[in-house]
Amino acid sequence: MKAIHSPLHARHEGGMELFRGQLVPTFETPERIAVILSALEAAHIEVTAPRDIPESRLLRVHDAEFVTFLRGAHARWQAEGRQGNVLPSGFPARGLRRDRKPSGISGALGYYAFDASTPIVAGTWEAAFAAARCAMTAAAMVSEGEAAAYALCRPPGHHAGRSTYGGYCYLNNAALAAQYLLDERCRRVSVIDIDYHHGNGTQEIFWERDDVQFVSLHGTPDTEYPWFLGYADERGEGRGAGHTLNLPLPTGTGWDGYQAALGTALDAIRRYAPDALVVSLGVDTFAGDPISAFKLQREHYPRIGGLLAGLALPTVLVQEGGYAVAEIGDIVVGVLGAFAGRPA
Ligand code: SP5
Ligand code: ZN
Repeated sequence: MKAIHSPLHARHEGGMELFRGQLVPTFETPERIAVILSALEAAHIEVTAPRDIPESRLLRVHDAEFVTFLRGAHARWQAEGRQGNVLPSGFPARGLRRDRKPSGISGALGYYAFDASTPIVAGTWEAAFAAARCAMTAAAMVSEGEAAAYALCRPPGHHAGRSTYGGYCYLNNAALAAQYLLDERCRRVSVIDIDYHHGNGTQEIFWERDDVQFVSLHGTPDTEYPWFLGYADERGEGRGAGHTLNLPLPTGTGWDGYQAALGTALDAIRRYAPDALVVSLGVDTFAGDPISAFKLQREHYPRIGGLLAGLALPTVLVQEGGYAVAEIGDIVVGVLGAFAGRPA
């Protein structure tokens, strides 16, 4: 299996997020990727650059005005002479209008963002577009016949919706990969999201679609981010009815509970019988993760890789979250190595 990576991820750096009432440096750092890269090299997994896929491909998943906003948000902020962090400070909640897109930068940030933990810095657009290209390149390689490919995406993507950003995510890399597979070769694609947090953006994007199944295991939104989506009663609507499956799990879930839910997820994917699989590979399910509350240990990640490989589907793996920087490389390579049939 090849890995696809762009050094442009490092342009997205230095942002602050609102976390438990304080402005702190983001947990989502460039070091995460450096550590994963060294582990890939140590495991002799070949790393290649993304292709120059045109920006127009983003519009298969995202709203054009949203893409224009993301590309220009930092420059607009600066043009208005503002200092400090490009973060929203007000949102269109119940009782407020969502049909107006404010032309001022503060209103526009609140319109498109859904949290204050996702800063836009000077290089955010370049990094996010490069990550999207990594994911679509992996999809291209799989649609050309590779059994699997791993997109080392940063920033991550699964919280980004058609026209919303949040949760450290700007463009939805996994959704772009799934749509790319459909556009090139496949009739049906399953997305399995194993990040600790519910993939609200991916769910929203495919909510009314019957050509993409969305299956997610995550910490219960009753207490865990993103709080307002990811419950078990969300099953899709219209043509998408029955094609979304959420398996929220209690905080403190360890391997036994996790393995049972993963089995349920894999059974649902087998029943859907897709032509290809996209894995939203967050590893913030690790017991040592600083912002999450599952109890998976290192040795469980090769088991996850082996179970995913058991589906025997052409597969694009897309990096999402995972914030235990010291361990993240070994954990990711644990999944990838077992997926590719190598002993852990
Ligand atoms: C891609 C990804 O993993 N995004 C996660 C964004 C989470 N941001 C907010 C985290 C709030 C964590 N609250 C701590 C609860 C501890 N149980
Ligand atoms: Zn996460």
